[in-house]
This record gives sequence, C-alpha cells and structure tokens, in this order.
Amino acid sequence: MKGFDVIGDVHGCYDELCELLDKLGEDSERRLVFVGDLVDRGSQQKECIALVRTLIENGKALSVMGNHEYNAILKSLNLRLKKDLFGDAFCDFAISDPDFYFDTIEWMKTLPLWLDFPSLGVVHACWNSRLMRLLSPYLDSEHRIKDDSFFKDSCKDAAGCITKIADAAEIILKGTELTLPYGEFFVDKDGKVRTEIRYKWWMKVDENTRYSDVALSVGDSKITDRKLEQLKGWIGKEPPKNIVVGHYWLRSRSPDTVTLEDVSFSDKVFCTDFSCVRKGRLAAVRFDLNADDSVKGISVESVPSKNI
Ligand SMILES: [Mn+2]
Repeated sequence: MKGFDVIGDVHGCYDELCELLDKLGEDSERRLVFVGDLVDRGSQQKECIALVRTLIENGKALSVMGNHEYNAILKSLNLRLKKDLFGDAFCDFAISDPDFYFDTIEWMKTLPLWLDFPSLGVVHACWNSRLMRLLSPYLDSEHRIKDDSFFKDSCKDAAGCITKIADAAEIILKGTELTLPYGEFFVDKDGKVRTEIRYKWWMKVDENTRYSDVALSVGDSKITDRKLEQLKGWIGKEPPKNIVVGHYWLRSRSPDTVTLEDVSFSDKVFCTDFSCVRKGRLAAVRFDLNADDSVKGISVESVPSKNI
C-alpha cells in the first residue's frame, strides 16, 4: 500500500465527491477512506451512497460510521437516544423510497466504528483506546457491530439509564463536551447560549490547563481563562499514532484552498471536514507511506462546494 486518501464528511455532495476523486486520480496501490457522515443535509444522498458502496465493494475504499449513520440506524430501530438538532433528510426515504431506505440502513450497520492501520487510525470524532476496549465485545475483529443487540444494549439499561456502552459509542462518533464552571457560557455561531464546550480530546492537560486552552469549535467566542475544575474525569489522551477525524465543521483560512496547517489539530491529529455542504470545501488528507508502512509525507487536496 502506497498511501491513504482520507475524505471528509460528504453529506450528500455527490458532484463535489466526483470532482475530488478525479483530482485524487485512480491508483490501485492507494486506498480511499471515508470518515462517515455520507448522508443528510445535501441534495444527492442516493448518488453518494451508490458511489461509496460501489467503491467499497470493489476494494477501492473503506468507510467508518459517522454520527449521522449511527443516528439513522437508531431511528430505524425506534431507539433514538435523544432529540437531535439536525434534520432527518435520510430518514425521509423511509416514506419516499422504503426499499432504498431499508437496504441502506442494513449496509450502514456494516460500517466499522473505527479503522486501525499500522500507521494511521480513522474515526469519525474521537479516538480513545479505553472506550474502544469497552465497545470491543460488541464488535468483530474489524470493529464492525456484530448484531442489533448492540443498539438495544447501548440505549438504556433495565432502570432506564443511558449505559456506559451508549456513552462510549456517542463519544467515539460525536466527540464529547465539557461543562463550563458555574455562571460561564458562550454564544455559538447560531446565536445559541451554551454552557458546554467541545474540547481538544487529544491534549495533555495538567493543573495549569485552562478552559480557553481546550475549547474547540467555539468560533470567535471568548472562553473563560479559569483552570479546569475536574482533571480526574479528563477523557483526553495523546493518541498512539496519526489519527484522522471528520465531524468538526472546520473552515480553511482561505476559501480557495485547504492547507496542511488547516487540517492539523496537532502534529498527530488531523481533521478532514471542511463544511462542504455549507459552502466550504470537500477535502482529502493524503498520507504517503514508505515500504515499512511508516508515513513518508502528508498533503491535502480539496474542491470547492457547489452550494453557493
Ligand atoms: Mn459528524
């Protein structure tokens, strides 16, 4: 294998996906990897599913599960964990095209929760070895869910409480949030007041780390400089290898390109989601490998959104 091209959240942007694949070119010694969130929001969901399924069936691509696939599966089983903020564009196919809907749901269930290559890990939102071990009894050797008992057990226990398994799956697929100290808040990009922040799960923290140091996806909002109150429950850990995620709706510094600086959360953690469906760009982070599977180089390719 000469390399991996890890493509960000497609969300129904089929034309952009075709253009990006053209730019990447065909190379049987490279593997395409999708970070999940193929569906919802965009207008060409069916075309995207058909193309990605074909690529996977022909051995040209792999994809992990995104939170939108996970939520679609839970909804199909009538097990939605909590009300979601986004629309259910994919779920509308349950009425308009049930054959496609049920066939696609079964296919979504076969997507691994993460991919673990020697030089690279791919997960939709958060890499955490402890949580991955917790989930492993429910998964096969390729991190695919064995059967629907996972979804049932991962919702509520006999007392009606959300289980540790559900928590683990949610954190891997959606990331996790940290509650700000009492009285602190920020206003998000939709004008909503929030008392919880997404945080940099890959960061090493100590008694001097501040909320402002770890806040993620808060735009230009000012986050308090107070020190973290609860180090004990800190879930973050420096990952053991290069990790690529999607999910975080990044914007590149220039609208005309996505650079290595744009995709680098740290020297080991990369994010390939540049908000294509919201007038951003569809990006691929490209890893070139040496013969011993070590990383030779990292670069980025991207195409503009057609949603203008
Ligand atoms: Mn996502």
